[in-house]
Amino acid sequence: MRPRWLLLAVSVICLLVLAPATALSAGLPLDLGGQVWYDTNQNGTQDAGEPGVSGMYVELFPNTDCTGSGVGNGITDANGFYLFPNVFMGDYCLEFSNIPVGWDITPQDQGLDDSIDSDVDPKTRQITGIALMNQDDLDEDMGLFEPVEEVEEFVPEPGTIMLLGSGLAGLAGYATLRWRERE
Ligand SMILES: [Ca+2]
Ligand SMILES: [Ca+2]
Ligand SMILES: [Ca+2]
Repeated sequence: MRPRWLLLAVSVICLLVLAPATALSAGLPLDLGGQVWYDTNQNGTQDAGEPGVSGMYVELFPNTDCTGSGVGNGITDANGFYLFPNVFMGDYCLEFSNIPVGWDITPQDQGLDDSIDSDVDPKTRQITGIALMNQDDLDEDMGLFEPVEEVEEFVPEPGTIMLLGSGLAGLAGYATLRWRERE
């Protein structure tokens, strides 16, 4: 049987360890932020050498689904970082805008490391359901990329009649020769 003084000592130590966390839960303001980056290889995670994207707008909503009026606006700096300082604990939602026309948002929540993944829903441009509790959250990120349109090269096969512009402008391969032979 353990002596009573040992149980008492353990209890006091536990109280001392938990004290800082209890103070935070009382409502000390926290930081909420992240980074917008250019996802060069479009894999949804920030790899070495993939740069930040500046000038992206971020709006902060005091609820889980970005409804109603926002309570703060941010813009990404030269390295793609944005920050809402001194935010109280609670539920939040972020909505991004000013994304260059033609750019896409990279796939959401790829991999296991939240510090390097993209958290934005590519369809809504929002991060919903952010629960800010007890500690700063600086991992609400967005990856962007500019899709490259693939242009298929057209190689006409022999016998193909090509219609260009307003009418019949050219013939390809040996079809050209056969056409002329018949004339
Ligand atoms: Ca990447
Ligand atoms: Ca994530
Ligand atoms: Ca993230």
